[in-house]
Order: sequence, then structure tokens, then C-alpha cells
Amino acid sequence: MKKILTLCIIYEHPRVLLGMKKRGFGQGKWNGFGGKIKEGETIEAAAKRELQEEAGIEVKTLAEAGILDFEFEGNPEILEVHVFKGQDIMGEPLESEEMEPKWFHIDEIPFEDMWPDDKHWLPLLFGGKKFRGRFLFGEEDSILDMALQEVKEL
Ligand code: 8OG
Repeated sequence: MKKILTLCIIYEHPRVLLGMKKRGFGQGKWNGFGGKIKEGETIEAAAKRELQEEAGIEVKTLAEAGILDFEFEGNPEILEVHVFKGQDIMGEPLESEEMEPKWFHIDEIPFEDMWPDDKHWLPLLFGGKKFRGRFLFGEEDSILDMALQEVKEL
């Protein structure tokens, strides 16, 4: 079974907008903004809505950068995360119930307090590459197996 999720990284060189997840899945980690798709919604529309709901901003430019499949040992569900790169934001990031937004310098991304896969694919996103990947997680967010490749088209 597949569940589709969005994830949006705002990157306006040299600054990157991340949010501290305050509750739910991934709590206590810095991450981009995103979540589930609602019925009848396109994936891109869902990405924009989550950005508005979680960070209070809109973006002029949004492009899909990657698709990542996440599996968790012993769990048949696959999370298919569509990763977007956004820039030219409108509005000031605002704290929401779910996220506390903060700008980071691109050389100071807090990888140690993020999902452990992020250090593998975020550099591709920053470099303007497109990518596809698959990560298998074990206990305590350890990566048991991974595959990641740059692609021409998603
Ligand atoms: O709706 P909810 O907040 O539960 O959605 C989960 C969010 O977390 C969604 O934006 C997708 C994102 N996400 C994962 N796994 C990973 C991961 O390994 N790395 C990063 N950076 N984000 C992830 O579900």
C-alpha cells in the first residue's frame, strides 16, 4: 500500500527555510513543510496548501525535485514523498501548531536533527538536480538499505 505525501524545501540561496516539527510523525526534527494529499487535490496543490497551513507563506516558484519511497521494516506501507523546491516566497514565515519555521544558512543545515536520509538527497536538491530514491528504515530511524539516483525527468 502506498501513501503519497508532499515535502517542500524553500531554498533562496544562501538561505533555506526549515521547520521544527512540534507534533506527530517526525516530531523534534527539522524538516521541510508538507503532508498528506486531500481527495481531489493535485500533488502540487497539496504542497502549496501545506506550505500555507504550516508556515503561512506562498511561493511564486515551485518545482518538483524528487520522489522518495520510504519503507519501515515490518510495515507493508510505503510512503511516497514528492519533494518540491520552492523560492520567491510571499509573506513572512509564521509559527503554526505543527511547525516552528527558521532560516538556516546552506552551510549550516542541522542534519544531526533531521531525518537521516536528508543528508543524502538535500545536496542534490540544492544543486538543482532531480532524483529518485528509496530508503528502508529499521529501529530508531536507522537506515538499513538505500538507493538514490539522479534522474533527468521524474
Ligand atoms: O502529515 P505528516 O506531517 O505526518 O507528514 C509527514 C511529513 O514528513 C511529510 O512532509 C513527508 C515528511 N517525511 C516523511 N519521511 C521523511 C524523511 O525521511 N525525510 C524528510 N525530510 N521528510 C520526511 O514522511
